[in-house]
Amino acid sequence: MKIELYGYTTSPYVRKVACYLYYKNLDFNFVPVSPVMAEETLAFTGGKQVPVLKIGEEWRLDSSKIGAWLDELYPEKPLFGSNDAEKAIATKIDDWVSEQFIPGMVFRDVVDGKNDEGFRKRAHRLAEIVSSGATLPDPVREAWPDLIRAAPFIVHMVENLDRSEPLEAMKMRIFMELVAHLGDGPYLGGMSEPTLADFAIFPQVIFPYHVGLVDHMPMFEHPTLGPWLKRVAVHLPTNPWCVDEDIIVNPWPAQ
Ligand SMILES: N[C@@H](CCC(=O)N[C@@H](CS)C(=O)NCC(=O)O)C(=O)O
Repeated sequence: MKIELYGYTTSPYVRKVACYLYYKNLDFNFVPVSPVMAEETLAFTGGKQVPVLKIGEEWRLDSSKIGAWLDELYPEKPLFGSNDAEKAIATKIDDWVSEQFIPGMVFRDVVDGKNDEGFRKRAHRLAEIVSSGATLPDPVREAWPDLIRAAPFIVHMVENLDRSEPLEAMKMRIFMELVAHLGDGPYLGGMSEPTLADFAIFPQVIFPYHVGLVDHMPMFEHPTLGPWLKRVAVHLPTNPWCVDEDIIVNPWPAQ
């Protein structure tokens, strides 16, 4: 059956779903969606949210629900572990990723971080990456730093955090929580195989480095997280981002 992933690769949730599909060895087409004209490509959903996964004539929204749907249709290499206890652990960590890790580590910087030259450079690079899929008009690319700072879904996600905790303290706390979720590993939650929890976080850590949004990846040096990143990388192709090869500038962790 034909599988299509609709999205823009700068979305953490789209990257997460692409990683599931690669992990399960499912062939799929990536259908680029323009973040500023999403309705055009997503008319069939009646909304603007990505990722959307379409299999045959059916489609689903929401990366976690998409993971459960994929496990129903393609049970090999389960994304929720191999029994109820593992499913509960994977679900708990995945919820933490959606409620804490992605808003706190990825999106809060955009809204509450410094609006300095470094931020604007990264934002323009993001616009360039989006444009390699669905071309953004020049004025939109130019305005991208301001557009993402004010994007309603980003602002909304950040508003759900407890922002009385300073940004850097929040990032440190979430980092320590990630270390605790990995424990002795080998995968998050002490699982023997990766689950959707690993694929929820891995792309958010590696993508910014791999495509040159940041030039250093201190997490590689961490005694447990560094080896975990390499372990997860082995399950994926060296470009799981649905971007052209020329977008990639830094090495893949398993190399
Ligand atoms: N809970 C959803 C969140 C998806 C989400 O927030 N997608 C963002 C892109 S990162 C989006 O589509 N924003 C545009 C909008 O909602 O209008 C999931 O896990 O897939």
